[in-house]
Amino acid sequence: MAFQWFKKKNKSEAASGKSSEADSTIPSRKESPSQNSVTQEPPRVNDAADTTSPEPVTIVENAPTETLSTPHSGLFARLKRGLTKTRAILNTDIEDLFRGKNHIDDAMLEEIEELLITSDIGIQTTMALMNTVTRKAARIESPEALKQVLRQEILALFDSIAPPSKPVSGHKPNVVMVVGVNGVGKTTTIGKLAAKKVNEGHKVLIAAADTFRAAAVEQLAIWADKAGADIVRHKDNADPAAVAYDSIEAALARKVDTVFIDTAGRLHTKINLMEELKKIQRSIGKKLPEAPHEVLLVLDATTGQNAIAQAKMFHESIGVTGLALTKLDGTAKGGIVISICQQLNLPLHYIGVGEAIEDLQTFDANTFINALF
Ligand SMILES: Nc1nc2c(ncn2[C@@H]2O[C@H](COP(=O)(O)OP(=O)(O)OP(=O)(O)O)[C@@H](O)[C@H]2O)c(=O)[nH]1
Ligand SMILES: [Mg+2]
Repeated sequence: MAFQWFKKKNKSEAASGKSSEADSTIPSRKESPSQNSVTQEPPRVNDAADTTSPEPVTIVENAPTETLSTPHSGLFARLKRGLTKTRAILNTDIEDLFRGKNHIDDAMLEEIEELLITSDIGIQTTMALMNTVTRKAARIESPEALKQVLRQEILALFDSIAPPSKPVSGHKPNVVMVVGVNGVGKTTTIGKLAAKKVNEGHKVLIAAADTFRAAAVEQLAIWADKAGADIVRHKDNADPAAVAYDSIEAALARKVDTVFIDTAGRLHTKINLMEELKKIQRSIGKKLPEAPHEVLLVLDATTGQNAIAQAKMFHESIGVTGLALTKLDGTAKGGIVISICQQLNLPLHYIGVGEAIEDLQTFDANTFINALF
């Protein structure tokens, strides 16, 4: 049946002259300037927490649906709101399908399949789900019953595929290097994570190892200030590996719990830029063997299936330990979460459902599926 869908899709794309969202290209980054030409400046270590009072941040973990008193309170409501575009497609269309009917016919099966593929759940997963729906079709008599089947089957899928998140390491400092292509939300994710950790009582330090873009350090400094974290920065165009090294030195001296290393966005296809990441990794390891303990790859949900290609290449190059998927609020293709978990054998740690500091959530398949249907 997926074949039917492809035939329809190709026809409509040919008519509109458009290609799918999944094929969209990633903005490119200019080559990194030569590191040898940069004069080093001694590290400036700002203690943002000492100078500015951070905004209060309230993080509530995985609030269950039942405990929500108002529709906009709590993390679950934020998650639902973030997934509005995907929810609208899945829920509204499923309800429309049943209008005036009380059982699933062949035309409906095709529509359901199209719906799942449109939300970027992925061909393989869609086929597996459709097998179940077809098998149970005679007993599915309402939109609610269909949603229930999909919910259960997707959850079973998560149980069988998603690798468990590693237990929190006992390293001090725990060093997390954050990587990804341009504009996916690395810096924002670091800001949100730093706020979350500070709120949990951690001493956090952020390394401004994106020295490529002039405004990058300032953007990070604002986030560090908001979160109540320290920041280590050099001047623009400094060697990112040197910034990372100094940040570990500062973290050890200050007895910091968690270090986040912000890196410049880079195309996963540019070998020299991937080599630069390895150099950052090595320089961290020189100061603190075994660090970085985590390599968090940030992916942008709006890039669809391209995110999967990015993940594969970053993982091959530098060994990714976990994923953060941002901008789920900006796409109707929230099914990409399921695709990513199915196709990559990497744990999805966080999802971003908005730009606010509270909009980065620890990923939990159950909560996610309940927010979706
Ligand atoms: N709607 C929405 N926007 C987000 C989310 N995460 C990040 N953004 C926005 O995405 C844009 C890019 O975010 P950055 O954090 O600067 O991305 P980056 O990966 O650090 O970018 P470079 O350093 O240039 O590679 C900003 O406008 C963020 O506010 C999210 O979960 N939802
Ligand atoms: Mg950035």
